[in-house]
Amino acid sequence: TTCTAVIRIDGMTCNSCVQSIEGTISQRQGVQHIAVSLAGRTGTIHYDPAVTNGEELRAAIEDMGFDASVLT
Ligand code: 9UX
Repeated sequence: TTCTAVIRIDGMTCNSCVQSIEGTISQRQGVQHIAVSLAGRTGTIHYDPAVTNGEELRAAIEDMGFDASVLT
């Protein structure tokens, strides 16, 4: 099973942070794919719900220094 979380991410102003978030979050257990949009201020993450969840992924992004909230 794959679930999708869309997370609002504030605090990104250049592509360096996009790459940083994608690189760090993609290595987490259960994460199958992540795409971060700078213009859209969102991260779309496909994950295995047996392993992780939207809140945990949101917290991981927040721990990187961004303001993050789960949209869907
Ligand atoms: Mo770009 Mo990230 O200036 O802190 S490196 S947004």
